[in-house]
Amino acid sequence: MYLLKQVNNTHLFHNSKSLAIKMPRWHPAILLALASLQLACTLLLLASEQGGRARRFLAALFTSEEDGPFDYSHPVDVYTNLSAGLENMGGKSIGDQVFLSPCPVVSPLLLGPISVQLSGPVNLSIVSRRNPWVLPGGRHSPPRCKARHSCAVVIPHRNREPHLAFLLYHLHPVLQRQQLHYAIYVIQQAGNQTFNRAKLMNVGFKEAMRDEEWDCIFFHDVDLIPENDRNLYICADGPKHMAAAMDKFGYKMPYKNYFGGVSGLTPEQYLKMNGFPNSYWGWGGEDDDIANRVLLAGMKISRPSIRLGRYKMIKHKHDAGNAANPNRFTMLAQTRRIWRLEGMNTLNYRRLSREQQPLYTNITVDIGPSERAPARRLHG
Ligand code: UD2
Ligand code: MN
Repeated sequence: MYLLKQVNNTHLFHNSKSLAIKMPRWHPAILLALASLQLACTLLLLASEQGGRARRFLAALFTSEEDGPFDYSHPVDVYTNLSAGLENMGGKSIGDQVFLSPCPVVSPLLLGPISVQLSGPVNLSIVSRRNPWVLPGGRHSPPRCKARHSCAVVIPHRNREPHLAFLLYHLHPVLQRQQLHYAIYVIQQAGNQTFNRAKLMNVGFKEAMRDEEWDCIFFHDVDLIPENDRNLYICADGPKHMAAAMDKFGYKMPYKNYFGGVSGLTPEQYLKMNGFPNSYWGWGGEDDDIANRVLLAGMKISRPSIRLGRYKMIKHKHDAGNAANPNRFTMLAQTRRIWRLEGMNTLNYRRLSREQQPLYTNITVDIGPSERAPARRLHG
């Protein structure tokens, strides 16, 4: 990839060089006058009635294709021509995986903004019917080409079945449109003990990696629905925060290093920061601890633009069993001291079951209370 970029750049450089030789020499004053005229026209256009269109035109000139501009007022149904698209995608027959050629660099199935359906009745059997290509365990590979990227999606979960159905209804077709090789893992916390989102995600990482060397692991709140299928579930140079713009925060980042909602890390990135903390019981703080770990491990957060990284959160009340963690601020002040000592390297849990459901791999775990010192102290 890097090499390809270099070759292209050299090519461009040669072109511009030969152009420069053929160009007539302009007097600097004329060039300055022309530039001012162009600036004046642009400003006039922006101020005029045509301003909206001109602004969009200029935005299109200065942003890359995957960055929009996107028209979120006309979203498209995420199932539009999905089966036909998957069936017709060139290549050889299904099952002939070895002989498949790589999928295109940019999937031709992408739609951009997709409509989020939260009103109609959605349940798992409806989602299954609409996703005939998904294999048991919630696995999928493009049928007619070899996926360039693979990912596991880990969903920490307890008692949010209606949200899970809505998420799967939207996420399966999005991942299929992105031509990924993927699997979805739902990590269920057993019992009534206080919820522990970050520890469940550590469990999810470990359980998913038992199956396969995934290129990327995504950690996904059950109630966040992607609004743009061009926001790719592919890892980046740094741990990737996918949910850059949520409706609940007015489609803006609530604060600079926010890392909640949906994020994706390569196994290397994840292990470099010793995974996530196991000791945040209850609501809050764990997302900031994770962001701190990224920085303390010497990595940078990567993020799609707020035009692209859009999600809707299904409205909900605070769950019973997930009261705000009163210790979160004191704990956050200790991340620097703790992160190497507590995380993936101290994870322990008991797996109670692992089943291949039609739309996801269901893993139920007993996660505690942990006998480790930090958790015991904080848990009473
Ligand atoms: C925010 C963040 C979330 C996390 C949390 C603090 C957003 C959109 N999300 O979520 O990433 O940092 O604050 O902990 O801002 N869950 C269950 N059952 C439960 C409780 C939680 O399944 O009983 C799971 C579920 O996947 C849920 C997630 O944990 O989406 C986060 O919990 P939440 O949605 O109740 O918290 P919220 O929306 O404030
Ligand atoms: Mn939520």
